[in-house]
Amino acid sequence: MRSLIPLLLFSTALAFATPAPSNLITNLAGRTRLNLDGNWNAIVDPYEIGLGSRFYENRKPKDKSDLVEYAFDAAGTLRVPGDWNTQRDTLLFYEGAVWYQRYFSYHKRGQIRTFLHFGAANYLARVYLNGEKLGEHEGGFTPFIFEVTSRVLEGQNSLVVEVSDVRRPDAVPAMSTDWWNYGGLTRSVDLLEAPETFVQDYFLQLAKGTSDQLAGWVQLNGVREPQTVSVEIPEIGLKKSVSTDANGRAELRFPAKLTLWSPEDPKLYRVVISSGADTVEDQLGFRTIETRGTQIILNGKPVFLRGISLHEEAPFRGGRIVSEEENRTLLEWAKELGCNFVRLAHYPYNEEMVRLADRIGLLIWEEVPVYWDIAWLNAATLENAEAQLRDIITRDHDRASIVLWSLSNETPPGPARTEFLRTMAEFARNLDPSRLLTSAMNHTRPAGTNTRSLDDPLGEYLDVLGLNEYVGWYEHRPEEADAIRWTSPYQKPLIMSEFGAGAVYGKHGDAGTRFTEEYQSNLFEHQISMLRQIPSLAGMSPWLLMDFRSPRRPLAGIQDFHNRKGLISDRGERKQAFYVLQKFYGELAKSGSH
Ligand code: GCB
Repeated sequence: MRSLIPLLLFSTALAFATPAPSNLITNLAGRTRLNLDGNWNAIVDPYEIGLGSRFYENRKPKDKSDLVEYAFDAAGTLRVPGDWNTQRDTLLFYEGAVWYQRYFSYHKRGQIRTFLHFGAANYLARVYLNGEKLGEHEGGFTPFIFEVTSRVLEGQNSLVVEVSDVRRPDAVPAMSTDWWNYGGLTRSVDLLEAPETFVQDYFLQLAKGTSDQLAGWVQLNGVREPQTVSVEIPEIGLKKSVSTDANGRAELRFPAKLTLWSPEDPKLYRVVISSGADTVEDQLGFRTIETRGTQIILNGKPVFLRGISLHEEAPFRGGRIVSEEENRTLLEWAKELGCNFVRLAHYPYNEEMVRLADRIGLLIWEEVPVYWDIAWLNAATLENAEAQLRDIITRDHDRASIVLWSLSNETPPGPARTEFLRTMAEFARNLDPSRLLTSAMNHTRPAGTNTRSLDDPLGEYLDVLGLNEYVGWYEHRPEEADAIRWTSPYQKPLIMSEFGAGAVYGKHGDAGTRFTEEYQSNLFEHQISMLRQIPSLAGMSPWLLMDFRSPRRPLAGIQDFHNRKGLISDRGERKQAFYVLQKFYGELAKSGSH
């Protein structure tokens, strides 16, 4: 009886944790916008005096005797979008607050609503327009928005944002990650304009279980009475009109003959959604995704996910990605490797990268940063994790490339953690019943000689099981992999979501010498022969495409604060193991199976 009490306590607390519905406006590229990227004034505030000193007022001394101990105009600038760590040498290891400020000029017009949109700010952002607080946002990788119609001024405006990347035990992620805690306004800032009633969001795809019926919904904002919404796909001569309900929502379902989207043929259609004074255009692909036993089924056929894990780190220069070219470099390397799938570990990436995957044909695993240990018993932490999941699903739910939502990575099993993730799984399914849910797990138990079984109750709530294992690196020797067999208590597809070894590009030695290219390529050979033996294996995403910065990797001369498990160095050099995996993926693609 006693042991039930804490269980009851946390489940009651967690039950109140569901966040409000998303207020995001989707498809930024399809809107009228004024881009606010560029050089912003920036005051570094390590002791967090800015709030008490009212930096948000951006005050100037009234006369020569007036004391004002800050000045945005004289503080130096930081580029937006961008992390601060890679913009100033003194900020490489900085974790704290930075106050950003810029002016913009605006011309107000009647019947136009104005919104301020942030692509992402890591981790906590407090936003002020003309000295007034608009609100706060927590979570380093998801977009957020404020309506400023009544607050934006004709002519000059001053926008101030305090961004803090201080790590906290109740945050998501919490205190420890194996990646750089890049702080700042890491993605674009825009002013969006929309008519009084506008298309806020839409979700259009093949109805579950069919390949010739489109289904979904359109959500209007600012509706007072039923409105007509029309959806057009000009290429197939389709035009349908429906009426919204009292909440501005229109449900859709109609037959459509479409070429299905796949990595081999990433067909996108121009789709035009309009209602009253608003028209939004998008490029959408249509495909089905489901599981059958231990297989993943894409457009009715089993698919093996030839994948690679990534971090959203810029090749050649480090730092968070800020350009289309950097997105393209990473995804084209994945293509060169022979991938049809990428795991975007361990947090939501920039929207353009996901859209690029739609265009070039890569399936995506998208993840929220519920990473290692977090405050499982804290209702606010769950609400935060769900809000991040809600916003990334809202941002990306029209992308054909995304087939898997990942709830977490390597979380330690236990009742509070499993209840937390079960709640998240239910939440995700309600928001998007069409995609598959997964998590990268790493708890196993021996199940006979040389056999290991996945041992995590979370598996019950997922559609696809992700398993991270480091045989040959953190345990055993690479050769020992050959004899290891894997099983799972669930009749579900399994993705080996991580395995790998550190290697410094250009460091050579025998296959037994750590951090050599030979060690890494030998490990990949043995992992591959082990993976070939897993009957339920539906895919893999080894760790990882490119070396990346991590404060947990201090080994001088080898790591220098980089995780070296990339198949490509951070300077773009392919290591031997790249070719081992490329060869294997080439064979798989040719045989059409594994
Ligand atoms: C893991 C983590 C990943 C790390 C990797 C490593 O299991 O999921 O974030 O970077 O191992 O290199 O240790």
